[in-house]
Amino acid sequence: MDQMRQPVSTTTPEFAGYYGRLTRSNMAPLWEVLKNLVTAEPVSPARPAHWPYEEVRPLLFEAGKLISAEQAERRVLVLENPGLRNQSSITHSLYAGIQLVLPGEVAPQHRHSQAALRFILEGRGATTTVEGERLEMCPGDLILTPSWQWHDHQNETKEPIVWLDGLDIALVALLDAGFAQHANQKEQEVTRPKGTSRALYGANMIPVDDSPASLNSPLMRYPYEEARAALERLKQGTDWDSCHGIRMRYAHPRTGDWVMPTMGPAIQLVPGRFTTGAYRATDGAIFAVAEGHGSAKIGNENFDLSPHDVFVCPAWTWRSFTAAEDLVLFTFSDRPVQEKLGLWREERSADH
Ligand code: GTQ
Repeated sequence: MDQMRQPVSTTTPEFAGYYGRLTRSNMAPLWEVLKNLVTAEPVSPARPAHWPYEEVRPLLFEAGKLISAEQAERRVLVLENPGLRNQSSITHSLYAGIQLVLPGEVAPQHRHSQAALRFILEGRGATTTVEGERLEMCPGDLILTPSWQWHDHQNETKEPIVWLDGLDIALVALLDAGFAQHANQKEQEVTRPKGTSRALYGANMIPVDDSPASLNSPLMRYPYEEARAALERLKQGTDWDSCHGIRMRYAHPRTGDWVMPTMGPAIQLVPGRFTTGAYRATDGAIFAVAEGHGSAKIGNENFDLSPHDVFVCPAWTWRSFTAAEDLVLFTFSDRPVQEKLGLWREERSADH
């Protein structure tokens, strides 16, 4: 079709005058922008990027000396994608940050339309209170704070706790649908005994007269030891996926769907000495190294991976992993949204 079109010079005074009149009437010519609006394949402004934990950690603990969790409300270093400066985004749709709560500190309660998930990097036994239930945080655990649920964090242990935060901030901003609220009390009242949500939904049972399923999983904590044991068993007993190794997504116990409507967390194990085939998908994905060493090839970049490193694979960018030893990667993306909208696609390299 392209070759049949006659090119038109739009740099003439006639066009310039016309474009000026369009601008004054709040209009613009589509033909000047169409090819950038509707591209043959995804073109993401996000870039592959890597945050080695040995670089992040000292800077985070410096913040620990400069400002308290309460003063900051949340003492977090935002992981800014170098292609999306000053937008507090790690992918075009999602936010990620590294949060520190020191012994004795409380990050005060608030709630917001933006959903949050947390993947614990170091520290054991500090808590997040979500809608009246205290959830213990241990390394490798996934903790959910769904949209509009009250949450505060407290560290009553003797060691600092550090975790990766994921929020759907840019996505909610795109929709102009964000609300936030603070409370008078720093910490919310605990109204449900520890382990209640787990007893109700985490034992392969649900209450017989349960209320209709919400889009958000009623399980707010997915312990690492369970996820890790499943990966280990599957490593021994099943075929490995050529592009992922063993990859599992966290599931909503009522619906089997993703645990939240806007962000989909998953965990994968790349067995030691295995190199995965090249893979890409339309969801830009954030990864955190839970365990092990290896390397990631993301687009044209190579990243050496150590525990607690975070890296990002932008939308429709090829990725592959090599594990020096069993490599466990936590990951999340906006895939649930893309699936619901019928937009999600993946591709596996023909070489594999
Ligand atoms: O812990 O509630 O990284 O509200 C950014 C915004 C964490 C939180 C972030 C937040 C939080």
